Amino acid sequence: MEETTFAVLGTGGIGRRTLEVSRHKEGLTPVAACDRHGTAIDFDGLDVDELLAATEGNIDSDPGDVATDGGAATADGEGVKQHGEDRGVVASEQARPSDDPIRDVIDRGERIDAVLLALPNYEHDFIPRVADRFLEGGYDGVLVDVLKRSRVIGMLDDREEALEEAGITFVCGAGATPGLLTGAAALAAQSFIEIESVEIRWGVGLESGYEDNRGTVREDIAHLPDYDIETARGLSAAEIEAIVDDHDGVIEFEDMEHADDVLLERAGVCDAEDVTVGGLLDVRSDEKPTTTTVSVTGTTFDGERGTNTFRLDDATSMAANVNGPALGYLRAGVRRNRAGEYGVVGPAELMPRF
Ligand code: IKT
Repeated sequence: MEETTFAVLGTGGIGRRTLEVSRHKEGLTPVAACDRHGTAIDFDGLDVDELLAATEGNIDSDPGDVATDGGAATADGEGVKQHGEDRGVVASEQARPSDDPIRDVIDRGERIDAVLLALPNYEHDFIPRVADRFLEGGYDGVLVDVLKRSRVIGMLDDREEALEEAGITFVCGAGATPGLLTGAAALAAQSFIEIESVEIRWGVGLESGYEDNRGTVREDIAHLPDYDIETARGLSAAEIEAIVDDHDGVIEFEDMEHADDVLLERAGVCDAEDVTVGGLLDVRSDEKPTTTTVSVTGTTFDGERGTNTFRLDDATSMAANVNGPALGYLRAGVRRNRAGEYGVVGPAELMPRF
């Protein structure tokens, strides 16, 4: 197993769960984690238990808490917060307060094979701006994000040349959707010579994981017809509760702007317009309200029309299906980077490594 060191930007739900999953993966060593107030770095490997305990239930560890410019506040997950010394990553004994946590990571970049950007994209160009900082800082490893929105992929593509020149391999959309489910669609499409449609429908039950996934719920709400990223970002925790109550705890999403579409087009599988993403989120139960499926309909070389369906077991959680693939794609990105393959790559072009 190839040894890989990695850092996590953002210690909200995704950052923390990725650190947790990594403990079960051989050869993956988390060496840095940060939010906007502090950085924990240990090249012998972070004490994940201590870090998780210190940031558990700690609202200031919302993944929005990393500023791209090192100082200014950005996406503030829960609206009103009081920032004290004991909040966020700095609550960990491994961490130090920092004015520019991203700089701290970049400065040690030579010893960090990959950086997971576990950040929400409350501003569309947030992840691309983080990429700019790594470009400016001379980093030449792997960046992995779990972004959602289709329009962000183009912004990363605009940086393709710069990323290639810098020696950065940027794996974009490496969660579940886009991510694992995009990759599954690319595999399911292999039986066909022409793809008619790709339908991704996810089901998530989040009762016990709700606290940890407030950022995700907020991002999902931004997909509802009456909201967008800006308005969702401005919602207070009480307003989010009211939306959840209005839907009796189960919110249905249709035609989500998820990058599975452009990432499948980019990989030559089908046109972006033939891809639809929707789902059901139940924040009052841990059971999935529907089974997560990817259905790929197409025509075979010998003229048959069929639908290949990929299904996630109802027993697998969102945490498993987002963070497992994020690390799998991170590993695949490191392999590419070590082979001298740089630039932007999506989950349909890359098989995650176990
Ligand atoms: C994501 O984080 O990739 C998107 C979220 C949906 C995850 C689907 C997991 C499916 C499963 O566990 O069965 C959501 C849109 N925020």
